[in-house]
Amino acid sequence: MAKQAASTAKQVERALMFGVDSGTNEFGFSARESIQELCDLAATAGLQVCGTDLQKLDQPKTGTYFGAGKVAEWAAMIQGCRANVVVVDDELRPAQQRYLEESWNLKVIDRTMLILDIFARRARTSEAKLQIEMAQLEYLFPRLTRMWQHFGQQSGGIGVRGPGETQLEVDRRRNRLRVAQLKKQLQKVRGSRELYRNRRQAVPVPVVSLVGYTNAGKSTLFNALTQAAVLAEDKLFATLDPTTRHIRLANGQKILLTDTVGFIQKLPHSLISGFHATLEEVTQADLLVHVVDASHPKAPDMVQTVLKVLEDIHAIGLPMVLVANKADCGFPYAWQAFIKKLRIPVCAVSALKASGLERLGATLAEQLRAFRVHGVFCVPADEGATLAELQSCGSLKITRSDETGVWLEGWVDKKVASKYRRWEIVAIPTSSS
Ligand SMILES: Nc1nc2c(ncn2[C@@H]2O[C@H](COP(=O)(O)OP(=O)(O)OP(=O)(O)O)[C@@H](O)[C@H]2O)c(=O)[nH]1
Ligand SMILES: [Mg+2]
Repeated sequence: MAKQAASTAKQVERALMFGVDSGTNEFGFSARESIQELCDLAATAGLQVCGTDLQKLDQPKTGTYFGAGKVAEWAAMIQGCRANVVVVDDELRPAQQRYLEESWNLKVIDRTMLILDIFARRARTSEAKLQIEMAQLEYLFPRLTRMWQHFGQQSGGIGVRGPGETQLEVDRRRNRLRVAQLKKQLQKVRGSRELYRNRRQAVPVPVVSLVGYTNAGKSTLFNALTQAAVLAEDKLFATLDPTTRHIRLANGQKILLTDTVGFIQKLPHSLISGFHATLEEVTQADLLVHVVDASHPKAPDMVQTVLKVLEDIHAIGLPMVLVANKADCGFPYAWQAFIKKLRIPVCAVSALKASGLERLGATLAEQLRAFRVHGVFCVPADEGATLAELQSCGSLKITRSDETGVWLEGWVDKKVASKYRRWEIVAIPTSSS
């Protein structure tokens, strides 16, 4: 019985991680640092890493990715480690992947596939599941040619495929059909989220989005600021779905804070397009709070990577506050030197120990000041809902009540002011002004 249980228990996959070392990549990561991150990704995906190696090359070889000699040398390493999967730290072309699989006679996956796999495992909501399937299909589509090359021409079948259609064409057609189906399903799911977002936007409160490298501590900070219980753990891509909560800053201003998916260097393009709707939460924000694990030796490069992804999703022009998280672990010299050159407000915090949050709150209020105006409103006493909303959205104080209505004065969000413009009292310029 025990034997049977052991044999049916899921076999842990032993993985070897290989990469090409052609100097520092466009994100500022050396090949060694990048492959270290690949090991973290592999561990998150449940693989047991049994070794890593790099080949120095000016650039990967077109057809074979690695040099033929290295491929032969690594075949022995694969045998010695009894590895059953190789992970390559790049997005392989279909031909390169096939060549390596045939040379080593084992499964070869690339960085993109590994990240897609992690996303697929972590997807909980139906929207995330549909988005990841879309991303996987986009990744698979150009690879179908290779996957089906070994199948010859097939005869047509009534109602299934046209005459003389190849298996590849059948698969492509199935793929396209599935994409169309997914798009429809996503539209439905997104409809309800858009409705929620529209309702949120109708409430005139600034939207602040947490962004940052994966594992930076965004969800931990979100929990510390909102007293929520969003999943935060020492794994990459713990968060996939956006969560939003109301909070009130010390100056009385209400904001909507959103926690969302993290970024990584070489983020697969298919994921960016697949998670377009989720990433919209970022592009539609009024202010970005960019969280970085500043105790990490690669913190400056992680910041630059996030800025690059923000550029890709057209969110680069938004105002931003940088949060240097994990202050309890100490910040290395590279970080101190880096922030001196930055031109955006930086706050050091420890989300885990809930320290530095007051200053962060004050910085957010300061940044959101541009969104506020000083106003005087006179609301008829029977407009109870308007009065309640004006009082809850800003730091307005009732100054008097008379036959015209209730008078309020103070700082309010510009969105509030424009929503209730009809009740705003615009000062009549005096002759001296
Ligand atoms: N020492 C220390 N650890 C922290 C701090 N903030 C977060 N962490 C830890 O960092 C790990 C990642 O935290 P998360 O909040 O899940 O990070 P995230 O940015 O939401 O990550 P993803 O959702 O995966 O992108 C967890 O193990 C946290 O406990 C901090 O201020 N100090
Ligand atoms: Mg998270």
